Amino acid sequence: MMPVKKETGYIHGHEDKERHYGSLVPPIYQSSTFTFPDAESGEARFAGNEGGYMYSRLGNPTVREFEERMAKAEGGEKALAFASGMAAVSAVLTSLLKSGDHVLVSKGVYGCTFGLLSWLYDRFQVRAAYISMENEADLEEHLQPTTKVIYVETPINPTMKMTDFSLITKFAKEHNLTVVVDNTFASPYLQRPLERNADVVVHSATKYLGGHGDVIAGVAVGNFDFMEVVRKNAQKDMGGVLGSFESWLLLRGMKTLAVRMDRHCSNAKVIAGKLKNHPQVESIFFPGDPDFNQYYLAKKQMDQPGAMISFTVKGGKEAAFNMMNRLKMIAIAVSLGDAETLVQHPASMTHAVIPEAEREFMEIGDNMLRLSVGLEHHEDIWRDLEQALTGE
Ligand code: 3LM
Repeated sequence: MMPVKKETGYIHGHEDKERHYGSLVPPIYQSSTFTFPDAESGEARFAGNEGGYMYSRLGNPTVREFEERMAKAEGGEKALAFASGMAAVSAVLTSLLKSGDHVLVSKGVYGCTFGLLSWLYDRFQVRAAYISMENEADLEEHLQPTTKVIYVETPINPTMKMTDFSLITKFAKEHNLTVVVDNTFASPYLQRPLERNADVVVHSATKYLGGHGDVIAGVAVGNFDFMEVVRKNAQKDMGGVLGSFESWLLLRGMKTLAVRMDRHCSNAKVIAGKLKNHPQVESIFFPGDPDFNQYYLAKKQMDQPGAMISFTVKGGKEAAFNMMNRLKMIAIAVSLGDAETLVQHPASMTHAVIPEAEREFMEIGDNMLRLSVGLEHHEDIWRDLEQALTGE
């Protein structure tokens, strides 16, 4: 029976249990290579004339199971798993772009994605224009004859700004561009860009998909033809594949994605409301805040507004650091989507590689902190935040 609801789809998929002695949970195929019954079979598999595994860089049953579960979760034809989110981002971008091409990028992306695009410019003259994408005129103004890709994070790390899928996908269609969406902050439970006509979705699976802070992984989802290009070139030959144990951890993490996300989101709603009213807090950046200027977009294209909150504190960087240093339960750490609530300072941590001028343009101030609201009881999260903000 095919699952109808997404929550069920995250749990089921390992249906061929008889092949695995009836084990409820898929085994971990921790094998680098696979034997062939005879030489002819080996030849046929390498020629693509016979199914079956050959070598784990070229495919592994546990990894495949995670990829299939992710393809279903995002509503795409094919998913590929990678050794990190950045391996997924770089495999997709290098599969779409060649020397001299141009990319329209949302004004603000994860620091290493900015770093990758800077490196692609230095080495291959791939140019990137960071733009707000708030309206068609903005896109039109920056479009070049060499533009091939629109690359967005929505919500953006860490400013939480959002991009309207209907705007960019319509524009992309008119100008023959490929739309790539980094869906890390939302997870497929809250937002499915492919259903809104994006072409490729990438994730740092390290975050909500894994959910327990114990794995580094990435995944990309798209149509079969494009993902085959990524697999045969960027994945097979650059080799940033995911291991079977990490894939197994992700299969485990995904089973609880829906229940975890519901709790992350309900906690974040409470915490955002309290932060907003605290006298030490200057402003909050949270898609679920009715005063957030893109609140309407969160309503339009996300099932819930997520659990990432950025906020600025009065008193600049010093006050931000003092606040972090006073926290007793909440950990100072980059990454997000874990059971533990985490706080970090984007300007000096996740986005430190971005030169100051660009960081200012992206509106990442020195007094901004980013909170990944965890799964603890919201009263404990707030108690810690409040004492750290108040400084008493
Ligand atoms: C972070 N982000 O704390 P990995 N895309 C997005 C991301 O947020 C990230 C990646 C891709 C953080 C990691 S910073 C040193 C720690 C939107 C990662 C890359 O390669 O799996 O880390 O994903 O914001």
